[in-house]
Parts: sequence; structure tokens; C-alpha cells
Amino acid sequence: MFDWTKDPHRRFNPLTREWVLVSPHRTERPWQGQMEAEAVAAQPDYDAGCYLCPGNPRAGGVRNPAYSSTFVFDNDFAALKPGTPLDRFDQDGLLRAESEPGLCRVVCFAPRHNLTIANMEAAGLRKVVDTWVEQYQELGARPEIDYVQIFENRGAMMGASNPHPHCQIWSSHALPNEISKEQESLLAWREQRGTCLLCEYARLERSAGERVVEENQAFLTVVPFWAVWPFETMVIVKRHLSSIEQLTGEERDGLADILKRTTARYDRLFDVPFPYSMGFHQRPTDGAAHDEHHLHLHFYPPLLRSATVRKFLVGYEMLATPQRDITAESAAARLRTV
Ligand code: H2U
Ligand code: ZN
Repeated sequence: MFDWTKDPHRRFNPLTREWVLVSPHRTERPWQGQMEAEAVAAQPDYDAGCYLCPGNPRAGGVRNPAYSSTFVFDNDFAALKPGTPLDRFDQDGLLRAESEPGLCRVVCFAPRHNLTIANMEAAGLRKVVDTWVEQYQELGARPEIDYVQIFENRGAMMGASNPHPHCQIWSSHALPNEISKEQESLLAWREQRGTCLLCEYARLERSAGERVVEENQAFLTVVPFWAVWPFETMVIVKRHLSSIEQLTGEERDGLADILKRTTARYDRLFDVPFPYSMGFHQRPTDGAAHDEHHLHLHFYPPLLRSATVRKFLVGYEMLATPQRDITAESAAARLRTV
């Protein structure tokens, strides 16, 4: 057996059925590339220029209400529109296109401009979880909506347009690429082994322990064995559930708790608000049972060695295979110490 703390090797992601190249010896290389610091200026409670703060006008001219917990609105610059008629185009299998109806929303987590998941209180975070469930159900109930993608961009580095605590929801007719890859893998696993891939994986990680970062009654956070981003994590529900709407009240509290603990570790790692994109993967809302799905979230943070050295997917990774320089085990160990 090779030594995966030293020898270059590939690891397999059974959810996407893609490989990642791991080069544990490469963290020693010198770095003279771009240094970019995340703007870490302390934010005020309320920012008169913020388009998400209560009572402020948004870009389209609409004014936000004086909201006091979560606040949901239709994205003023929606990437998907509900009225789009379903149609498709195919020229010789070479030029293929499908119209894509959908709906995009923005969810403010709280009225206070300078909160984050890591520093919100349990009750406030529970309200955010409840809002995610309501939105999943409401959008998913629309006949043209077959998938509801809930995601958060945090930090300018990840494209977040504003530090006010918020996430986005893009709901679409088609299954997004990542979901469709995962669905095929989950189905194939179940067919071949009669079990759930993620139930098995969560069990394995809990007994191995070395990649576990956080755990509570209902959820587990691990640096997945096949992580691509330096401090990538997956938050997995322990019970076999295919969607957020099946969580009990206690499990909803558990989700709020594990998200707070996980993001607090991120913020402590380099002592800056840690940028990431995170999002849920769960059952499509096309009316089928989809018991093969197992509710989980992915956190994809780009920072590598400090607040100023980040990971890019370029060169070999764009043209060949994603690659990482620190092992998943050492990343998990770092996250456990902060
Ligand atoms: P991000 O921070 O992840 O970019 O999310 C903010 C979203 O808010 C973004 O999709 C929308 C943008 O289109 N937005 C509005 O809907 N109204 C505004 O007044 C500004 C931004
Ligand atoms: Zn604000």
C-alpha cells in the first residue's frame, strides 16, 4: 500500500464518479503569486447603502420592508424567469438547447447587517432553516420547478455582492449538472449494493474519525476523502432523509447548530471571515419519490494557506483533473484544532 501522507495519488469521488489528484508533498513550494486579502473592515449593524438592510431601497427601486427576522424576495436580476415556455432545439445532435423556466430568490438571514452564520444565535438560525424548508416546499410545488438549489456565496472572493447575511435560491425545471451526476451515482450504488452510498459513507467516517470535523445528534461534518478545495467539507444528515422538509424539529435545530459550528471553525482557521460557496443537495421536486437522495451540503472554500493564499482551479485542473496539495486528513486535523 502506498503512503497517502507522502506519495502522489488519485482519490475517487463516488458521488460524481470523478477523480482528484492528491500531491501531499507540494505544500513546500514557494509562492510568489497574487496575494489578495479579503476586506475585513468591521461592518456596522445597519448600512444605509446596503440593498438588503431593512427599509432600504434595492437596485430595482423596490424598498425592503422593516423586517425583523428572515426576509425573502424575488431576485431583481433573476437568472431564470417563471414564464419561460418549455421548448427544445436540436440540430443534428450538435446544436442542442432547451428553454429553462425557473425562479430566483434572495433570502436575508437577519435584519442585522454584520451577522454571519457563525455569530447568529440558535433561534435566529433555526428561523433560517425553517425559511429554507418553506421555500423548498413552495418553489418545489410549482409544476414547472423540478429542482430547488439553495446556496450561499460568502465573501467577495466567492462573488458575494454584499456582506449582509443572505443566500440565494435558484429553482429550475432541469436538474442541474451536479445533482444529476450525484443522482446517477446514488442510484447505481443502490442498485449494485442495495444500500445508500451516503449512509454508508457517514458510518465509515464516524468510525474512522480522522476526517470528522464536527458532529451532533443529527449531522456530521467531514472533510470528504475526495475533497478538491483545501478545506472543503460535507455536512451529512445521519438519518436517511432525501430532503430538508423531512427533518424533525430537533434535526432542524441540529442543522442550525452544525452550520454554526462548522463556519465558526472556518473563521478561526486564518482569523478572517472565511470565504466559501456552500449549498444543499437533495431530492428533486419533480413529484417522484427519489428515496435514493440523501440530504447533504457542500462547503467549497478557496483559501489554502492563509487569508492571502488561495486555491485556483487552473492549468492542469481545467484541462485534465482537479488537484490538491494537502491531504483531506491533514485539513480535517487543522479544522479540529481551531
Ligand atoms: P450574491 O451576494 O450571492 O451575489 O447574492 C445577491 C443577489 O441579490 C444577486 O443575485 C440580487 C443579485 O441579483 N440583488 C437583487 O435582487 N436586488 C438588488 O437590489 C441588488 C442585488
Ligand atoms: Zn445590510
